[in-house]
Amino acid sequence: MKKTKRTLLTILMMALVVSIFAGCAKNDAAPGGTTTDTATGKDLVLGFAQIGMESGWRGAETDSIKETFAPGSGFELKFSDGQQKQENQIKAIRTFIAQKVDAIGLAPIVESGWETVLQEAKDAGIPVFLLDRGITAGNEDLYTSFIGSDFIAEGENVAKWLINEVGTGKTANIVELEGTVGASAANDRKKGFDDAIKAEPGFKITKSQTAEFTLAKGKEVMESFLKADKTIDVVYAHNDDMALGAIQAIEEAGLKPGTDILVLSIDGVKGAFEAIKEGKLNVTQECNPLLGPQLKQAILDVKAGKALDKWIKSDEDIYFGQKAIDALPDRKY
Ligand code: GZL
Repeated sequence: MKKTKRTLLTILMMALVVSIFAGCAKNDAAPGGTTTDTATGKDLVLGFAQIGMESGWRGAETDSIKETFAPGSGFELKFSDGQQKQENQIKAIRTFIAQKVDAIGLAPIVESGWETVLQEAKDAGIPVFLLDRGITAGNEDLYTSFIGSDFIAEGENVAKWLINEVGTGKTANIVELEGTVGASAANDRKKGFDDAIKAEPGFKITKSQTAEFTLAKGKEVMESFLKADKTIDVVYAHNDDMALGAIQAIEEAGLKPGTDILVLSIDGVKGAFEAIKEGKLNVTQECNPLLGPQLKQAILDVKAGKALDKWIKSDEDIYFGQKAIDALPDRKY
């Protein structure tokens, strides 16, 4: 009897040892097994159709996209530089569709002309996210969300600063450097500013011309304005790069920017804060280019089945005087 019990105990002990090792073996398999991998285990693919490299702001936005969607981020980034041409952006979107990317990001250089290609993306079941500029109203069904600023408010804020600075009831001869023709950022910054100064009959926009958001064109157009009109009090530029070009033109004309002619702009790039510190720029309305993280979150939310707002709006501030000087060391772009 005793011998039988010993044999049974031995068999039970051996079974226990085997089951422990088998369990370990299973656990050893776990790290490479099905229990920890994501559903597909592969990166999401984002195709991003960028406008180009026309301004310091655009460069900061591109850096934000490339940093956010860098290898190891859980995304593979296919990045296209449109070189300031809408047709290049449209070609890039068609390539992304053919590559069956998981999401498309687009910074539309102008508002119009996107219906056909965005319908193709929709038909292919690829969500489109607009970044930093919008498209013609009425096409909201062709994109998931617009992630960007309120350009009308930006223009209004600059106009309100000017009215406060010059004084209500006074006069001001204003020239305007517009952004890219047809761009929502240019259209709406013009609308916001122009509408806000209507409250002041003495504030007149005597000249307004595109300088395509670039420093070089901003200088060139401002030179032509100065040659034609010796009574300019204010220049309103739709972005800092054009304002910095205008500052160069004003100085080369023997005048003091920021004093003889007030210089107002939008974006909030570091060069603008430095120009305020030098007394050559009077105000810059911030426009956030660091939109990569918001785009990544929006894509992940859509993939998780969450509903998104049609407009994911950036919160921004206006900087001038000592406030700008104090903020300069902490600026990120
Ligand atoms: C604004 C963006 C504009 C910037 C310019 O969201 O579209 O384009 O203000 C840039 O600097 O060129």
